[in-house]
Amino acid sequence: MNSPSESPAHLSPAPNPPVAAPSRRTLANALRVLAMDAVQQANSGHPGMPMGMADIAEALWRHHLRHDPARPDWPDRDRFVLSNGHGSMLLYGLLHLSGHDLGIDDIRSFRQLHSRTPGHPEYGYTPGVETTTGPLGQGIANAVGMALAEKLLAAEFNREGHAIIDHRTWVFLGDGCLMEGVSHEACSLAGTWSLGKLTAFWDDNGISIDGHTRGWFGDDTPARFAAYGWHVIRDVDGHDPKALDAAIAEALAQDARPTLICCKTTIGFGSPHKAGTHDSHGAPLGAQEVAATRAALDWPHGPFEIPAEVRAAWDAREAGAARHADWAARFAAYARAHPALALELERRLKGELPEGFDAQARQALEKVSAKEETIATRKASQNAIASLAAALPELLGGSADLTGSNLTNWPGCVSITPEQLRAGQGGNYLHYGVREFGMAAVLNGLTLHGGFRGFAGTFLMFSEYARNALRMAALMKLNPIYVFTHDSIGLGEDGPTHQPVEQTATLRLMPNMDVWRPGDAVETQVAWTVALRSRDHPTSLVLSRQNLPHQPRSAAQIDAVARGGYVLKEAAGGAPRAVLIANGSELALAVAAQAQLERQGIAVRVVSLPSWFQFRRQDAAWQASVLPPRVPRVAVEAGVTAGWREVVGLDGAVIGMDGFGECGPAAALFRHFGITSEAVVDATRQVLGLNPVESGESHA
Ligand SMILES: Cc1ncc(C[n+]2csc(CCOP(=O)(O)OP(=O)(O)O)c2C)c(N)n1
Repeated sequence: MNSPSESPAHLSPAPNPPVAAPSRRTLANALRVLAMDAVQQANSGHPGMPMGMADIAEALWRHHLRHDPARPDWPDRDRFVLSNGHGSMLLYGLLHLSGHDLGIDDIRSFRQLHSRTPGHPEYGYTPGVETTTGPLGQGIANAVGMALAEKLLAAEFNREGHAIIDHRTWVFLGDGCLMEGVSHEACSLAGTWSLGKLTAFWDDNGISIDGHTRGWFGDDTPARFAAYGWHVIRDVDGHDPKALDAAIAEALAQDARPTLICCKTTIGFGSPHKAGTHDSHGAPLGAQEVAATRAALDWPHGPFEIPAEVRAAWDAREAGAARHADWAARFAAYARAHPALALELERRLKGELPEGFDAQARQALEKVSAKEETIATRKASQNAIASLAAALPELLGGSADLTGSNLTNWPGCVSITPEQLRAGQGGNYLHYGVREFGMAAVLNGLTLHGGFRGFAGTFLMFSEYARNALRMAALMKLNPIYVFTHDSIGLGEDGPTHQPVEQTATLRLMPNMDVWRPGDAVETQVAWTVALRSRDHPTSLVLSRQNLPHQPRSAAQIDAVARGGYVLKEAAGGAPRAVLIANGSELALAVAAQAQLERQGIAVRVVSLPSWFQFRRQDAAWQASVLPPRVPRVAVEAGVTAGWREVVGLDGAVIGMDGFGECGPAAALFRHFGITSEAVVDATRQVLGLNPVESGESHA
């Protein structure tokens, strides 16, 4: 019998010849051309990386990545992070072709205002984008957090025969990510934590913006990652699908070590004149070169035209839906076997507070208020954590090697150790080591993954090291909580290297960051409660090392703390001639100044303003009731005066310090820098146009 190919034409009129399935190279070329054309149309962007990593993307996304394009929020999906976020068009091409809700018109509007395809991948803008990337090195650190979250959640919720949390985290990264120090911090942790389901593909193309990297990036990257405890696969041809499949299979077989796949690639692959050069990194190829690349890639279709057979081969919707349905069936079986656990997991993945939280928070606040303790606010913060932790099993604390100073641990918290992680056990307290930036970026990944309510501590001074990850949290509308202790010269003898001066002010400048500087234990307890309720912004808790006295409050005042600003002590007689505004350690100082002024016959009000962010959210009536217009204002804070002018106006006064601190005992430093109740009294008299207190005349 003749085989079909041998059938004589005249015997059976040939049906339409079956269309040959597109080659894997052709499928990768679809990504290349989409990237090249979108960048050309936008007249800006980065075509080189997508063209260089397209074959790797084809291997991963078409053959290994477990996702459901119709449900990018499916909890057990694999996470994919494009750490070299400048290559955003690669991710948009992948999302588009695999069937996510991202149409060709979205691709056409690459980089345009309000498009779903912004210049860098932005979390919340594009379905399927797991994190905002672009600031190099942070994507891989986020991915470490995601992989850790998976491991911890699996340890806590999976049961015999019910592996309902079982997914992988995949990362693309470039030389830039590896040059950034934060990749060291995070990847070192990934090795220590045995994150076997984390796999990173290094786009080893030898090119960054300034040209060939040999002049500034001579590290032995494979040896570096091996030293972290990673499984390293060297010298993989990043343009050979079979070699990539083999490397991915090897990575999948690892369960105790993360894997780095070192892929040799050519940036701008396919471009006859720009491939392999930094010219293709971050600029459109140009119309002529685009045409030449089309010819070189044998891609006869017009811009944004994808032939049906290429679309069909990329379409992941059916396979994704089947995978998702299989998981849903397994989750239903889990829910039947372990109904309470399943409900709890669902709650945690939604990020909702448990039912009893409000009652617990209220009771805890009443207790703190009744205790009237004089303690450091860092200690009050620890008490607050302890009072709420039992109601919040999702709480995941940690510190950058300052647990005993930040007081971020609590009775009953369980340190997460490498041994426990290797044994498939979890915990709820992370020792990040001395890695502030890595900690904050990992915490972003933990938060993005879902299932945990993370917080982390360091000295306020070293928020500087972490700063860009704080900004990314604020930008992404994530809600991690930072415990920043040792908040001013009040930390004393460690001296100016450790004494924050401008940090509170600069944190307040960050959009969408709530900064609390509570004045005593009651305000600290409220700050924690408000922070834990946040769904869409991070919170910095700025806390004292030194003891701060308890301030008495009525029930209404206690309720008002959450508003961020309220009247703590009304002027005698109720008609203030001036308003003293303070927070943190200077609240007591303002209260003392009020008493001194009263003895001088000057009635003033004390306003506590622990959170500008919350106060600004109050309606105008509340704000005016606290800070009445046309009543002169005097503010005091042990930090730079910048920012306070907005609060006190041009006629007010600000007491602070605009230089660095000094080494010495705290009390001596407050005197030395003139942050005293006497200074507040003098400033108040001045704004009221009164003579200064005569020398010899007592302030008291
Ligand atoms: C933290 C940070 N610094 C600088 C940049 C600007 N930048 C974007 S891409 C890039 C070069 C990255 O080189 P590589 O990762 O090798 O990317 P490739 O040239 O291979 O696309 C730089 C410096 C950035 N995005 N983030």
